Amino acid sequence: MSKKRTLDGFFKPAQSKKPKLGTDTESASIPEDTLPRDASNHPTYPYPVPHFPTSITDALAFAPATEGRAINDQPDLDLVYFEPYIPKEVHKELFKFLRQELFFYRVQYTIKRGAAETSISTPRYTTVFGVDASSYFSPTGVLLDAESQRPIPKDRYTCHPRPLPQCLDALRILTEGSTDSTYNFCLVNYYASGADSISYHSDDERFLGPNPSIASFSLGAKRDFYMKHKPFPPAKNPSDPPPPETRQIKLALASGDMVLMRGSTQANWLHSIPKRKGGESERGRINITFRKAMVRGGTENYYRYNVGVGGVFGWDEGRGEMVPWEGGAKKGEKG
Ligand SMILES: O=C(O)CCC(=O)C(=O)O
Repeated sequence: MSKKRTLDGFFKPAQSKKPKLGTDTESASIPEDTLPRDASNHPTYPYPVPHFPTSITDALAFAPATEGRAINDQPDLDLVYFEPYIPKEVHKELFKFLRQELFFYRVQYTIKRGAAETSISTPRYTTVFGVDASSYFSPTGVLLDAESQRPIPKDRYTCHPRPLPQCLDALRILTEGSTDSTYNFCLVNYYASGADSISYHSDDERFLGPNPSIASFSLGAKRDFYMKHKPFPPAKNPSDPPPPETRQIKLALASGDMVLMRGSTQANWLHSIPKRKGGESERGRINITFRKAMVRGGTENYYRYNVGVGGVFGWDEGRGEMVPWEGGAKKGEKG
């Protein structure tokens, strides 16, 4: 999709109609007569996100492009690897579309260890959509309580949850159909170059519940995905058998691939995308994960670490990089 169409067709007109994010954001919604028909919008969005063009929607009807391959030959490991999931006819267009149309953040935060505060700069662009299972969005974007189906109390969240735009929601629905799980969150990472990374961690937070299923899509540059077993607890008695042997896993994730991590995987294994020097990594990679957060803490956590309090970034096709967005245009873009 050309930038011109994006800017002229959706960006500017919808901006002027965008409702203000007031104090009562939980009940804010977009009046239906001002909803753009071909883009998703919400008071929490810096700018609207176009719906998928029919070329993408039509091609996604053929996903998953391959059957998933189980990788479960090591202790506590339960993966299904779709190589690829996204049909080869469309993975490039999907990558370009999402990089062009989504808004991203470069989150900084501080962590406290004892008396010492450390400042952390997340080494990649991130964005997030969704809300935990205690709430859901009405079709017009109002946050409702899952039990009473009435607008949530104003103090439920300190963050401002955002509904999935139509494009990511279409991918969520597809993913649910092929993974036997449901999801209420979509996290997106953009690794602009080989210098961007995610260090070893597991998605084992309590707010995901036990044995969470996480579906993780790759688009764009090929990057290595490493997994290793968490350290086993020390033996309690000298007569205890030694822990089982495990091997590090390396998957060279290509554009269109999807890895489903499920069962006991998150409780026992760590995963990472290490930094790389030069090569294909410089072309940029998008990672999309679908997850299900059960309680409010998950919503607060995901928005804190994937939106944060800093500025918005959007892709500038002319410059070939993410640029700060300054309320109407991306910096450096012409009129
Ligand atoms: O980029 C990837 O493939 C992994 C992303 C990831 O581990 C995460 O978002 O927790």
